Amino acid sequence: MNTLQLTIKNHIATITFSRPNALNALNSEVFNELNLTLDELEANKDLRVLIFTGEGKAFVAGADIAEMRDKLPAEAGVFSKIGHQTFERIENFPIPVIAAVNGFALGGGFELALACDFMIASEKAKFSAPEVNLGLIPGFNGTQRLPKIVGANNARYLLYTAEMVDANEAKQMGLVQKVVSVEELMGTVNKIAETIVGKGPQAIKSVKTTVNFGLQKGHAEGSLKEREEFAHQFGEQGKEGMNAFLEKRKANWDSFR
Ligand code: CO8
Repeated sequence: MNTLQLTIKNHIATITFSRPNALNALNSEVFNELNLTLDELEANKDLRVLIFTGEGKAFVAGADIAEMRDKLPAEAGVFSKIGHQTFERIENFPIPVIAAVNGFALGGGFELALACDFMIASEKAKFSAPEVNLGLIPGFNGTQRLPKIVGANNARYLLYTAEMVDANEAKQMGLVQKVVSVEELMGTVNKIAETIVGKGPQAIKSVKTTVNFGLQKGHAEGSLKEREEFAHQFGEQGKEGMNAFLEKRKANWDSFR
C-alpha cells in the first residue's frame, strides 16, 4: 500500500493514513487502497475493533484539492459517490471503528471521522468543514451526519462559517468523547479498544447494528430491532456472560466471534 499502513494486534486493526506530504488528503488511490484494506479486514473474523489515525500533523486534511480541481460536475458526482459508499461501509462496519484524531480533520477528513463510531482527539486536533472556502459543499455526507451528532444549529454554524474548532471545543459540542495529549493518544485509544475487546463480541456487534438501525430508521423500527437483537443474545454467548457473573468469574469469550 502506498497511502496507508495497516497493523493488527490483539484483535485490533489500525489503519494509518500515510501521505504526510499532502496532509493525508484523500485521492482516488487512497479510496482504492482503503476499500481493499476494508475487504481484508471484513474477512478477518478475529478482529473486534478498527482504529483510524493519520501520520504527521494531520488526521486527514480533506479530499485532495489538486486531484479534484479539474473534475467536471459528473466526475465530481462519481467521486462523491465513492466517498458515500466507502464511509457508509465504515459507519456500518461489523465492528466498532474509532477515529484517533491526531491533527487536522478537515473537509473529507472530518467527514471520515464523523462516519466512525466515536472520536478520541489529541490536544493538537483541529476540526473544520472548510468546503465553502473553496466554493464547494461537503460531498461525503457531512451535511447529513454532522447535524445528527452536534445538533442542527451547531452543524449549520460549522458548515456556514468553516470555523476551525480545537479539540476542547469539539468535545463541548459532543463531537469528541475524550481529549488527551499527543503522546497519550494512541495508548488511550488502544486501551479503549482493549476494553471493547473484553466484552461479548456478538453483543458489541449487536449494539452497533441496533444503534445505527434506530438512527437510520427512527425510534419505532429501532425499538423493534432492539427487541429482536436482545432476544438473539440469549444463545450460548449470553449464557456464558450471565453464568460468569453468577459464578463470580471472568467470562470466557474465546470461542465466540
Ligand atoms: N488537498 C491537497 N493537498 C493538500 C490538502 C488537500 N486537502 N491539504 C494540504 N495539502 C498540501 C498542501 O498543498 C501542501 O503541499 P505543498 O507542500 O506541496 O505545497 C502540503 O499539503 C502541506 O500543507 P500546508 O503547507 O498548507 O500546511 P500548513 O500547516 O501551512 O496548513 C492546513 C495546514 C491549514 C490544513 C492547510 O493545508 C489547508 O487549509 N488545507 C486544505 C484544507 C481543506 O480545504 N480541506 C478541504 C478540502 S475539500 C473537501 O474535503 C471536500 C470533501 C468532499 C468531496 C466530495 C467529492 C466531490
